[in-house]
Amino acid sequence: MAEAFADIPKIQFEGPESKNPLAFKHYNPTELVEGKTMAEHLRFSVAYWHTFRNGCADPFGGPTRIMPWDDGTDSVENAQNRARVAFEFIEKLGVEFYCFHDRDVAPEGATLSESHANLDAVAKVLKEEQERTGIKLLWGTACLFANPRFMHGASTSPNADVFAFSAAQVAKAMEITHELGGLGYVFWGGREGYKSLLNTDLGRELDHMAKFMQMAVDYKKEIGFTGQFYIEPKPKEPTKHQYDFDSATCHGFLKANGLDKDFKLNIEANHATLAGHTFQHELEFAASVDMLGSVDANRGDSQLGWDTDQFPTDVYDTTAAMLTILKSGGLTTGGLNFDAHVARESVDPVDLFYAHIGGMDAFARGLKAAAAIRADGQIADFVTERYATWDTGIGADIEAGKLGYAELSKYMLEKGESDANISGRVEYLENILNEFI
Ligand code: XLS
Ligand code: CA
Ligand code: CA
Repeated sequence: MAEAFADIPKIQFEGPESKNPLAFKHYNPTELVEGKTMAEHLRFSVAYWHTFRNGCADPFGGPTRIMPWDDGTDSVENAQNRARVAFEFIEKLGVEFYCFHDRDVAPEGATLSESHANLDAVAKVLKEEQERTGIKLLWGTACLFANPRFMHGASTSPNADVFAFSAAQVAKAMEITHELGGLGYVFWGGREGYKSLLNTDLGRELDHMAKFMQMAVDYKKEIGFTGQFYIEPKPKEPTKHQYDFDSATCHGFLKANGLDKDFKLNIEANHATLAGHTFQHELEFAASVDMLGSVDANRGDSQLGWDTDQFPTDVYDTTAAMLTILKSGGLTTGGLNFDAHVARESVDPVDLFYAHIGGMDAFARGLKAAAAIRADGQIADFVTERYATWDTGIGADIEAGKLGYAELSKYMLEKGESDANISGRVEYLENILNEFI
């Protein structure tokens, strides 16, 4: 097969002085940071759907991207060829992982069994390409939102047959993920939510969603798949309200249904901001309940306010994210998956390289800055000191569960007033952070 990106060499690290737009300025895969290589820390992944299936249509106009390798048909041959092109791209970029939805990689057939057969045929090529290149599958997932059958949801559809169809589709997607040695499997509840409460039995839908997840856990054991399950929070779009609103909601849902040990979270930056949080807040919450699993690395646009899925370029944001990731012990099964597409104006194949190089460099800078902030220690020391009243005396006794309201009332009635508060030094800390960016 002729190369699709024949004019583009393998992307190399050339350092911050380089003016070559097709080189990394900061991402040096073998450079050690806190004892691990940058590649081991960052575990970059290419999202198949945005990179190879998204023509960048918007509600006002059709696709613009030039993809000379794609014949525009829904044939299995085209899908297989596209898969080979995807691996050429990922290999030239020097990324170790990729992620897919079943219906991105293979066309949907007229029946479920035809769809399964199409997926098998493309998975064969994916496997060959994985073996040829050493590129690995970070996670797979099922598209339970594009086909009109999912218009009312998948596992939360009022139509029980749609629940059954969704289960059959996830079972197959999970088998293929397993077959390809996938490190994880993601549940993103595309239309698991509602448009109107007037037609919705919310409690019943949540119960159905829990049943669906429990069945997935059971099936995972049945087929011997040992990859990590993730739920990916998102508050809305395309639904008005999505049940997996944010990290805290997902954690509560999993806990309430006895599923919290079976799942971690896949945190997307743009979904965090859609939920009214920062990216770091969502990571920090997930880490606090030991559920920080993987990351969909992208960004939104504060002036637009929807899921724009842009490539991450904000070093302040990547630094904050890497601070939380490093503090929580780093990514193990997960990675930084670029769930991002080029702008509708960026039509050329080479734009895919510029976009990913920028995202990788932004995270490499974030990683280096975060490691320097940690080595400096001023911010962490400040936080330790801020909570010092909990390390001894009354604070330590409360944390140890030794006291109740009666003892605390006695303590405070005798003491009369709490000790003075110390300043939170917000600007002082912000200034320290900026010194490293
Ligand atoms: C959409 C989601 C989706 C998931 C995978 O908003 O980001 O692409 O990552 O289904
Ligand atoms: Ca995502
Ligand atoms: Ca998104």
